[in-house]
Amino acid sequence: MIVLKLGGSVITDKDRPETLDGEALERAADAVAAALEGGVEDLVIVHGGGSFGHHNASEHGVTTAEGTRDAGAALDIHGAMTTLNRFVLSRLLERGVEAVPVHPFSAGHRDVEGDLELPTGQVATLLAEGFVPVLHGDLVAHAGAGATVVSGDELVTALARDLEADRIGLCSTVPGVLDDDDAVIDRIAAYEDVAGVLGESAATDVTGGMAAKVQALLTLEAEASIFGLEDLEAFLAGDEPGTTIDSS
Ligand code: IP8
Repeated sequence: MIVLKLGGSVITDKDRPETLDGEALERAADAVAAALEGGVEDLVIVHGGGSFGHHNASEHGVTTAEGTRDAGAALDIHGAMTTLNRFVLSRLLERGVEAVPVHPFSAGHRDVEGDLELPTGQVATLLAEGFVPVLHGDLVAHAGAGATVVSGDELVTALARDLEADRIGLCSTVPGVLDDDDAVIDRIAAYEDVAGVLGESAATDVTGGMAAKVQALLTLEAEASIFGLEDLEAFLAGDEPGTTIDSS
């Protein structure tokens, strides 16, 4: 089973609110359709927000920790993300991919500690029935805080752990984790290997920067790859493009 994250900045135009990067999204959808035709069976897709969702969240002062109890604000943020989700689904459907939405706002929550609880029975059943579930960064109910943002990266970690993913792919705007000379680091087995490049601690990096991504991926059993859009097809074909993160 593969969990694939399509970065929000890959599939949208980050500089213009609520604008797709149509070409990039079509290229990603082509790669997914080709992989499924080529024999990939169990695929879960998660996409981020890019120019959808983030500006709505910041307008309303909502983050992964600061919540809202204003239903209008919640609908505004969730609505932007479901709009993007519709675009992603339709590009996949046009190519014969049996893609269906799973909205985290209707499924998950955070406890008072802020830890994410995400049931995955619906995702597992959809996979078993031949669908490609497509989740997205969203809002979730947060005990004691109203509703807060859940990032696509958090969803990837939760899904990969619960569904025992074999492979994880993060399709990003960069070709991998870069060193000080902007060269792609081939393999990361421990955070100490890259602390000099990414910083000693990702504690303040709650918005999904590279340090937080690498630290989260190192906690997982499955091997993860971080790569650019040009390598999506190769990743889905079983290659290890970009940076491979494997703590085993
Ligand atoms: O782009 C963001 O998801 P991300 C979701 O994966 C919202 O961080 C609602 C801003």
